[in-house]
Parts: sequence; structure tokens; C-alpha cells
Amino acid sequence: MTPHPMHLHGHTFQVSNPDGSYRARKDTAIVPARRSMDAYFVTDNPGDWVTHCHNEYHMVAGMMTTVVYA
Ligand SMILES: [Cu+2]
Repeated sequence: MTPHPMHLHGHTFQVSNPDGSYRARKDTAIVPARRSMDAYFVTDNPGDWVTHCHNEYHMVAGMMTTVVYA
């Protein structure tokens, strides 16, 4: 039940505000426990990129995946 500092390699992204505006670009965002977040980024760096929680014990437990595009 802890927040998750979610990190995306190879890109920066933005998270939207409730009013539709966008927050500052970053490569890590805190996602509250049991919540989700939409991240918007430009796909200008093709490849296989890891995205994961920066809490190492969460990452080791499986909170890690890849974003892949050509
Ligand atoms: Cu986490």
C-alpha cells in the first residue's frame, strides 16, 4: 500500500491534469497505491525500453515491463 515512483527509460513523459492541461515533462512519476496514471510521450526513440517502479523490492517482485516500438 505504498506509492510507486514509476520510471520510463529512454523518454520523458507528461501526465495530464483534471483540467486537460499537462504537467512538466519527467521520466519518473509517483503513482499512488492502487491507482493508475496515463503517461503521454513522443515515440521518437525506437527500441525496447524498460519501465519499472523505482522501489527496488517492487521491481524485483515484478513491477517491471518493457515498452517496445519500431
Ligand atoms: Cu512500487
